[in-house]
Amino acid sequence: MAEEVPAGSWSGREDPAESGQRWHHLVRCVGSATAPVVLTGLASDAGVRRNRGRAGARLGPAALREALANLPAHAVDAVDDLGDVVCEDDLEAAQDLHAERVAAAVHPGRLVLALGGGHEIAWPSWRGLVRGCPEGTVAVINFDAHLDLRGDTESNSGTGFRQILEAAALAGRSVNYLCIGASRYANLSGLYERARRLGAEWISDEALLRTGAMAALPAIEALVARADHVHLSVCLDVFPASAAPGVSAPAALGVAPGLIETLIDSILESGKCRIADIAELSPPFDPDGRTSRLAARLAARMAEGHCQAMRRPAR
Ligand SMILES: [Mn+2]
Repeated sequence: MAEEVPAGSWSGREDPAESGQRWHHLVRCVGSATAPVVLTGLASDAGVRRNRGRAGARLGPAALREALANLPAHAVDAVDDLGDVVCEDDLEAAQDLHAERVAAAVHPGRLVLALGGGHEIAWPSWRGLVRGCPEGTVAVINFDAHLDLRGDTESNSGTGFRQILEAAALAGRSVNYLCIGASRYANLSGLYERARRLGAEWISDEALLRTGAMAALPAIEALVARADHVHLSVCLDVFPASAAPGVSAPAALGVAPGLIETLIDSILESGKCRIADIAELSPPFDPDGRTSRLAARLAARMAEGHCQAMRRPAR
């Protein structure tokens, strides 16, 4: 079973009128998108369970919205919330529904924030993107401790980018995949071999620790420059377990949030980011809510970066 559940109303703290707006003031719960920023969730951990991870990410979209509701809104005027696809047990049906909703919402000038849920969200997010934007080159940039190029026959939370690259090759669609934050202690050697075979690029957590943002900025800039559309995907296990304990597979080393944010800013600045997944938020392992708060900050930051890029005169 998979079903579409409309967004519940947003509420939060009220301040004196001159104080400025919080996110809960901006968000409209609608059936179809018109705003420059759109939220759509995939409440699923079926892919995490298939990948033998610890369940809980199904509750991610609700926790992310709750953390986002009270954040101050900067440079963002309107947000549409389409609600969630809820996956009970039929992951493929839920992924198909998510892809359909993304295809209908995605549009140059608009940023779709796809709220996970396990990282099984990436594969249908990409399908929605290429259906909604049928022309042009796509850069897929994934912030993740994992390459997520697993070869399992059934789709799960670790197969998404292999599915994307294979489908793109079949369809003759030009796609470049860059994984930022990959850990040698979270990927078997066979996955690196597959990455090479598929023409994927990656930048390790260790390189980012040694060299900082410069370890990744040139690769990001090169990829974004030759892309027409960017699919950004953030697996919250790219962060250290101390910053993001609420995930299926916490990272022993991880990459510092400030560094990741700098890199994400550089992507949003291009104005080419059409969809951004925020995946793997698992509230049962996040007792003090810090992972939700980090995920909400990223969502707010992406929305702000997108709206600022849209206001900048074209170069
Ligand atoms: Mn991951």
